[in-house]
Amino acid sequence: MNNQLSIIGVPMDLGQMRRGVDMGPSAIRYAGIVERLTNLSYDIEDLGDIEIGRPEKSPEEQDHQLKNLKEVADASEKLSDVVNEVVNRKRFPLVFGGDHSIAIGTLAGVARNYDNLGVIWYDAHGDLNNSATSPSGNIHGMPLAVSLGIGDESLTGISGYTPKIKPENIVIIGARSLDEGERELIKEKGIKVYTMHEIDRMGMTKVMEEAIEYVSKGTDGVHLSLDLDGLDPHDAPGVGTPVLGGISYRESHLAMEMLAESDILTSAEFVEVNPILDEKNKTATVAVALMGSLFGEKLK
Ligand code: HAR
Ligand code: MN
Ligand code: MN
Ligand code: MN
Repeated sequence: MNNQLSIIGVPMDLGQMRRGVDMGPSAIRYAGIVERLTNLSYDIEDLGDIEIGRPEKSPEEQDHQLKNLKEVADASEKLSDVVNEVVNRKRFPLVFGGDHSIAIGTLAGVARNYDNLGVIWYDAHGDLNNSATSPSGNIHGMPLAVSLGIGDESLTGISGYTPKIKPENIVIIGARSLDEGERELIKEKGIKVYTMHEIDRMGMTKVMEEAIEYVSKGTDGVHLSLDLDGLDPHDAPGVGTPVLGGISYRESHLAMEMLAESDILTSAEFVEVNPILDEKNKTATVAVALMGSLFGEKLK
């Protein structure tokens, strides 16, 4: 693993409608991430937070199928450039959200440096909607589709290229809430998905063995996009769209350790931590513990 880490906070809450997720980066820092990783003898640089614009349009004036489109697109451009610069300096970008719409910018910044970027999407949701299929109009339900080149041009065209990633380089883990249009897209593109059914049936060890092999074949880098709602709400209550029957803390811990052992990751992001909906910063604390495992606590 790259020993040089750069932390980037993205206090974004405009990709969905619940307040509080903009405080995610603060909550993760407060839960001790820098100390935790410094103890593992990483060289940490905290680049602070990306500035997020406030919506110019009132809720009534909004495009209801693409809420806060301009502000999300502007933030994505900024984030993409910061992430790209970190990769160019040969450092590992570690991004904290913020809602999952930030993955549009993270992937735009990372993927311009790779021909075949692998992506592990750890999430209760597929985030494969577009304005026509979305039940909510919330952009945090769209970032994986956008990165595949599907969606509004002001999002797919971030950083001047599209698509960012290819369907065969993606693996989704933990899905249990997929909309009709998302299911169709998964079938059409042949995207690899391990739903909760497969995790129950095969066990997390087998799922991660397969997922790691799948996503490292033919790729030149691997990004982890971890939505805390992939975990069960009992273990990670501080999220805006909890879905029962999720991945346990222990299973997630194991998944992170296996990723650490595999040494395939080149960037990562942890998203959807909402301190207002949380219980005593539990979800940020879980995120920090998972990062401890991801960055090799067991291996030291
Ligand atoms: N699929 C639903 C939608 O598009 C819910 C998305 C919920 N979001 C996230 N992303 N937290 O994983 O609105
Ligand atoms: Mn998500
Ligand atoms: Mn590329
Ligand atoms: Mn989710």
